[in-house]
Amino acid sequence: MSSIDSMTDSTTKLSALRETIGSALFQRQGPLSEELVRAPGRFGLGQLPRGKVPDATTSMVCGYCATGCALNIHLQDGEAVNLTPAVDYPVNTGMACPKGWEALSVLQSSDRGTTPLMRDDQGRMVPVKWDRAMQEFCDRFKQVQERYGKESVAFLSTGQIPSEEMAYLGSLAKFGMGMLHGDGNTRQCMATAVVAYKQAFGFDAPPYTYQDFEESDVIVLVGSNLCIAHPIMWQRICRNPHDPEIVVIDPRTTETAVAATQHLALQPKSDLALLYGLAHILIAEGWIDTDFIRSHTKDFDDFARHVESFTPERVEQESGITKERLHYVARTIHKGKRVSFWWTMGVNQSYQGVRTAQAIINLALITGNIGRPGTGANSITGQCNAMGSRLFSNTTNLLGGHDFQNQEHREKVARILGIDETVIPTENSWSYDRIIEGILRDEIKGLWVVCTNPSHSWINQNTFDEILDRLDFLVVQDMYPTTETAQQADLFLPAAGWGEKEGTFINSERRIGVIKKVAKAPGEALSDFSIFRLVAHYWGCEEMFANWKSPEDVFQSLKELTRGQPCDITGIDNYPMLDERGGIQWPYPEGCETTDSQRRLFADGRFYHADGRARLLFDSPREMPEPPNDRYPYLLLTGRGTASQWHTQTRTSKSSVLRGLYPQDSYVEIHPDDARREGIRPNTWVQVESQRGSVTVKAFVTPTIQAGQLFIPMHYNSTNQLTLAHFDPHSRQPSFKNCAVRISPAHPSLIG
Ligand SMILES: Nc1nc2c(c(=O)[nH]1)N[C@H]1C(S)=C(S)[C@@H](COP(=O)(O)OP(=O)(O)OC[C@H]3O[C@@H](n4cnc5c(=O)[nH]c(N)nc54)[C@H](O)[C@@H]3O)O[C@H]1N2
Ligand SMILES: Nc1nc2c(c(=O)[nH]1)N[C@H]1C(S)=C(S)[C@@H](COP(=O)(O)OP(=O)(O)OC[C@H]3O[C@@H](n4cnc5c(=O)[nH]c(N)nc54)[C@H](O)[C@@H]3O)O[C@H]1N2
Ligand code: SF4
Ligand SMILES: [Mo]
Repeated sequence: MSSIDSMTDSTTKLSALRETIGSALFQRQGPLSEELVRAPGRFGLGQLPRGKVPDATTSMVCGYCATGCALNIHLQDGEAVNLTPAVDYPVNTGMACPKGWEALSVLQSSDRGTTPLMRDDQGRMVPVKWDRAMQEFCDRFKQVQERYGKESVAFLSTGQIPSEEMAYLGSLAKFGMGMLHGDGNTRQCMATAVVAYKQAFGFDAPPYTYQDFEESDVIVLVGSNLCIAHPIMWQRICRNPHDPEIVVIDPRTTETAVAATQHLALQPKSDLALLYGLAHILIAEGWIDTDFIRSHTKDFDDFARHVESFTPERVEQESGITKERLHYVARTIHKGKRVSFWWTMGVNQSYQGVRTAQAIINLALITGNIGRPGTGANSITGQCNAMGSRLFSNTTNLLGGHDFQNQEHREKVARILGIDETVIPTENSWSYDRIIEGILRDEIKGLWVVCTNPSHSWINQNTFDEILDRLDFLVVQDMYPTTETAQQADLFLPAAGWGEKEGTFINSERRIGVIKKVAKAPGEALSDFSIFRLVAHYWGCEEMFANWKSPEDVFQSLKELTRGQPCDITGIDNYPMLDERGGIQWPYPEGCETTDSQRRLFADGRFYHADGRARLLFDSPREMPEPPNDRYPYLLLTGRGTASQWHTQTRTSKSSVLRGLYPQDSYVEIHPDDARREGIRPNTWVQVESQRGSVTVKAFVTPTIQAGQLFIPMHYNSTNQLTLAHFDPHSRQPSFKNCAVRISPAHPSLIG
């Protein structure tokens, strides 16, 4: 370990760091129209200084969802004063949802972290200088490692920081600090899609481009509430000129289901049976593409045999969807010339998510709906850079979609980074749930949480919070010290957020886009990139990262790491090129000359397995681990509530505009028949209980939820007190959307 620098020295280093990172990429893009200058933003930007007139504009991608809209940021003296959605960007073409419009205002909230905070002897969090914070960070983690072994310190990261920061964190933690275990909140979100694609296609490769929303004549959305969760993708569907059939498969009559042409309100988790039932009919009727199957897939006969038993009668019994409806949907798929299948958390967050996702992939494969415009088996991503974390977080994959267990891969990565190959772990990390179990077993004693709020978002929260107590040292790095997780930390590191730093995100359709520094982080807060550099310095491993002085330096390494991979981006020169081209989708290898802004994969029918063939993978449906029973007779679903709320609300709750667009109190959707039976009146307080906890929420009586089911949004802290910690066996993704609960009018003592 390096000697601890003197205060002056580290302060100088800090300002040098700030300057490097502060060299914003502001580019004036021609004169601003009067109209744009005056545009207040559709939702207004109440918290920004008034009366400022922009003198330049730059553009960058949004920092919330994986749609990856571009926003024009209007600047005065290099500081953002307003924003409008970019008109000429191929993703959003002039549109943004409320979160995008309000993206700047949430940066200015009064509870931003402005200095590091350290817990004192009395348990209070007290402000400290970065130098002190870094000493504590290194001393405590090193003590843990000396006592319990290097692997006893782990990290939990995110899908919401730039790829460059993710790569720095993953490399620092594993190569520099000797950690073996580190996972991301993407486990809660995309792990199922990753495994489904890897097994079926040979690489984690969502094949589509957003133009497909506009080119399909049949759009099948499975467990995906686009209107709320990806409003701009929904707008793309609304622009589809082919009068498409829109089939929504969701137990709830969501906003998206209401707008669909067909809604299959199936029983939760019966998707697998239903999708096999559709395959059964398509095969039995001969509504399949035998040429495609023969040339480009493997194991079709086994799959056909497997789905034989999924007769329409059986499917009706298991899913509640009638034989006639099922047949009608199969016919719709058959008649479609360009059928696209899309899925999100209704599929991924399930104890049989991987096989369900693959059942969707199989439908696309056997009908030849892949590689052509308007087709595809398309997983829609959640967070702004979940796709970046899939390739560059160094958690489940070695940097660049490589494999920790493959020696050639380790050699390649070591050569490109100029590090000793022996520092690269030869084993895979534990998944998130196993890290949590590791804490329970006292095998993990130190934890570094970066840009995620698991005390709110992780499944079965009560256990999680007890588990955090067992740690010797918990560091939380966040924009706000007020998050549920940060409040339990021993050390809090204040991070700059989106808009206060630079780097790249990869959106759902594999498009790499740039974010820029357009605002100063408050107080002493630093970009995650600068924090990682500081840690490397204090830990004594900064030589290992000597070439990574700026995010763009890391980007150059990331490019090199993708060479020869399906996600090869060696043809992208630099950030300005990404800017000029409206983002660039991977792959974009060296020598690639296309300027096409809408590219999809598998046009040649070749998949990434060595034999070029896609795999048709399947399994028998599994029993629901905790079905409704006499004591807990309802099935609880959870998910997104409104387009204006983001996850654990640390950001969106800071905008008065957004707060005005959603209910402040947590609520439960309950069917009118159930409400009547339970003696529950609309908008009164009710108690919802599972075997794990009890929460008090308001009753929202609505027929959009089926009788026997309840829905509570994930945005309120109490939701995960109810959920059952169970996981998909292949992806280890939590099954957030099914557990048994009961409901009753709240006892007056619980209402406060
Ligand atoms: N406004 C807003 N937008 C967001 C987010 C946000 O927090 N707020 N988060 C982003 C992130 S990270 C993600 S991952 C995405 C999530 O985006 P979505 O997956 O679209 O959102 P969810 O509401 O979690 O789940 C979608 C639907 O799955 C349904 N569902 C539940 N169980 C089943 C089932 O067994 N079968 C089927 N077919 N459907 C089922 C639910 O009823 C719900 O309507 O949204 C992203 N966009
Ligand atoms: N019951 C239930 N639970 C769920 C889900 C569900 O459907 N149902 N969905 C799951 C899904 S799909 C997801 S993705 C997770 C999301 O769960 P989380 O990742 O825990 O949710 P966020 O609120 O997005 O947390 C991000 C944190 O990072 C901070 N932050 C933002 N920007 C930065 C930055 O640049 N740097 C740093 N250091 N910090 C920053 C924010 O303040 C916030 O505290 O929730 C999961 N939990
Ligand atoms: S749809 Fe997603 S990327 Fe677009 S503005 Fe809204 S939150 Fe941002
Ligand atoms: Mo997510």
